[in-house]
Amino acid sequence: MKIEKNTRVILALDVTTREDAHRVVEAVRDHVDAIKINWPLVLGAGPGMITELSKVKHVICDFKIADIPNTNRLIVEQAMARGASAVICHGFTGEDSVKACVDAAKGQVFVLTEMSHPGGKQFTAPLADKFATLAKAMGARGIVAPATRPERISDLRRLIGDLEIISPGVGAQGGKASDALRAGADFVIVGRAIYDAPDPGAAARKLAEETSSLG
Ligand code: OMP
Repeated sequence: MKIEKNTRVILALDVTTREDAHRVVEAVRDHVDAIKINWPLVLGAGPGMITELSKVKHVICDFKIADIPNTNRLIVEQAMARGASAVICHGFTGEDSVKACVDAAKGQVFVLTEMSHPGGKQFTAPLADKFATLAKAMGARGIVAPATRPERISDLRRLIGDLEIISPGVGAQGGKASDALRAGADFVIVGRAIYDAPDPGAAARKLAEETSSLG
């Protein structure tokens, strides 16, 4: 499912209660193009959140899927049946495991490359080009690449052509949305800088003004 590029911001909704989730989503829904949810919300408020939020926006299930092909398939099928538009998986598990995700999600998969945090340089960075190439070869929709290292977004863009790039690490991790988008990301992923702000709606609006002005 295509996510329309309006603001080019994906909300990382790493809150742990249903109330907080709906409070933040109500405040920011006009300023974000999709919602990414991860284990904190699903473990805190239940997998029904996937279905509830999918009625408001496209939901990307960031379960960082990293298992054998059969288990990957089962996880992806559950996420998609509950209303996810896409999932995020790791690439280090190899071709067959990534392929299982791509098949189960009918292509709607983002593969992690180089992770955005400092430790991401240790093991993921040396293999990131291979993960990106694998994503393309397996028919994934796109990759996750770090806003904390925009030069790496540009490198990875050259490897994947027109696959989508979604990019976390903006705000709390030190990256800048405009740098990531100029380097070739399609969307930035932003969590704490929005949901921890005193006024999440105002924070999301300000960010969206910066990102949507880049075209
Ligand atoms: P903030 O740092 O609060 O903006 O959140 C970033 C979000 O992106 C979190 O949900 C992370 O789990 C996620 N993320 C990264 O921060 N770094 C990565 O390399 C990959 C992801 C991800 O896959 O979304």
